[in-house]
Amino acid sequence: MDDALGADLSTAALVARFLARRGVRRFFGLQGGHIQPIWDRAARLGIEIVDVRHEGAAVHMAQAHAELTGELGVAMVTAGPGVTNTVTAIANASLARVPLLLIGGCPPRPQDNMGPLQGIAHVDILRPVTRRAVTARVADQALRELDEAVARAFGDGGEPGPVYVEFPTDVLRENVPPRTILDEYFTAKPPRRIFPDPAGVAAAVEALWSATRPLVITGRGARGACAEIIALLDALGAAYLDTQESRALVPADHPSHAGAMRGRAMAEADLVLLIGRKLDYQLGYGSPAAFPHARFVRIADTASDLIDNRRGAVEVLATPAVALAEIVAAAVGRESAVDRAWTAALRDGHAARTARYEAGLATAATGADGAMHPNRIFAALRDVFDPATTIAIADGGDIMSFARLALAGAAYLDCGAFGCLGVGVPYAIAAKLAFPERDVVAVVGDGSFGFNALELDTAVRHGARIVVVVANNAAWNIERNDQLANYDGRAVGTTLSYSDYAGLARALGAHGERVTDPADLGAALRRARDAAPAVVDVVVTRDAASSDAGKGLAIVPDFQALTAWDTLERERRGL
Ligand SMILES: Cc1ncc(C[n+]2csc(CCOP(=O)(O)OP(=O)(O)O)c2C)c(N)n1
Ligand SMILES: [Mg+2]
Repeated sequence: MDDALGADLSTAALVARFLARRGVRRFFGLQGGHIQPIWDRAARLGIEIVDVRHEGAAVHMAQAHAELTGELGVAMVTAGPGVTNTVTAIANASLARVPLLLIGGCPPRPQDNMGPLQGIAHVDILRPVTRRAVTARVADQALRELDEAVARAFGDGGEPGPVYVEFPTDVLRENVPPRTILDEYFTAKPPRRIFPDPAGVAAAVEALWSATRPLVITGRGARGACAEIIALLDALGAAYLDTQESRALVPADHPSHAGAMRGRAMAEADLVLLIGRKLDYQLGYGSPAAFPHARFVRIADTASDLIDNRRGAVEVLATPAVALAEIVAAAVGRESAVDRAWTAALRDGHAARTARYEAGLATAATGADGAMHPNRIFAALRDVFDPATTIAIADGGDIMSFARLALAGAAYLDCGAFGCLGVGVPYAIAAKLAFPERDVVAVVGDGSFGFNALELDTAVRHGARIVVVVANNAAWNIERNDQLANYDGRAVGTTLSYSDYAGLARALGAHGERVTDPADLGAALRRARDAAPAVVDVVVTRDAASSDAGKGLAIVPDFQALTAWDTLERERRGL
């Protein structure tokens, strides 16, 4: 073949070529002998390998790469503990439905079931958290396996999500007969577009345009439909809520935004249009407890975002951008029945609350322990980093709850529906490598920082100039506060030390400084941006009540994730 690998027709060479020709410019991984044949050839083809300090971090990085670029995320790990170290991160990607290919090593076939080095049933372990998990045992089937796995990662055959393909090392060394190599497997598939059933479009128009209190809620499946969502919001005059999965999809200044009035919007809506969003715990499972008056219209390109928990009065299986464009076109000339006073009240309430909240960030009160309020961090970040371009990442308990309300950015990632602590530093590294011209800021709790802090070393080695702000309250604070409030003041196993995370950063070759006075934050953040990769270790109070703590997330109620909905759920059940 006409590339740096010349006449090499080993399976390993074909796997490396598959990646290169599918447009994979970079993958994340940790080396080991079992995968070395691919690793070496991928490097010779010019694919950048971001070598990490823990395989879980590699998968987190691949996830962030996929989320931010829309490309396939790729990670490569060696057999045994290399693969099992990825399980949590793969589970996170599975819940997040992110297209991700994990390539694993596997002992040679002649040693099958003999107790080989690093031998364990990887495929069985990964199957429940992947869309496909296979051992490619036949050299001339390797390309076919990869092609199918990647198609499934992008959602052919169900939900998008992570896939796992492993190659026994002897298979990697085996040569593939040239005549079995079909060129078609090297070509990426264009994204599929699923066109809606016209009857569904007509029914959706009827339901939406006859509603008086229509509310649009988006999720992951709505990404890529930004223009069409805005066109629908404008034509219908509906209220709009994003979710953690779809933050920053519709610009913050769009008049439909009602995020700060979320509870009222959900409680009063008579029709909810869900676009690419499951009715999971963040939406009260769609229960009448959370949506007492609403019917649902559901649009999604995968059935699993269409059929969970509640029936839609209309369910449209289609690419959301296509379906929404058809709905708006079909409704031209029709007057929406929307109650303008309702949407105006939501809009005004949202604007007033948001303005009040944002104005209060810079003056948020110091805690009884004398340390600054976490919101001081977000006020200072707004002064230093341009929200129109910055990629913002949050990771932690209380601090993530504060971040969700106040961390401004053009793109935003956090612990997601899996509540997966530890993603902050790896997500930031992948984001910065994918978008080197943009600022990348991760705001991370001190507890959460510990999971992947050593990836700062990866950031230094790979020139990923990230800024990590550690919110240091010497505690797993959201849990600690729950213990204090609900377990008679007994804090057990939730207190940390005011460890010197800036010193840790310096030891790894990054910039690091500690800030205790809010007046020093701006200058410290500027120095960090200039000297990145950097850690700004900010001592914050344990006393600030986050909204997630206030809503009871740490208590884990029986019926609903939030106590307010749980109380309504109990009423509904007559308990
Ligand atoms: C991997 C993992 N372990 C444990 C938890 C439970 N948990 C949720 S928030 C939290 C505390 C996080 O502490 P920190 O990152 O310091 O943030 P803080 O609440 O102090 O702001 C814990 C332990 C989890 N969600 N994920
Ligand atoms: Mg903490």
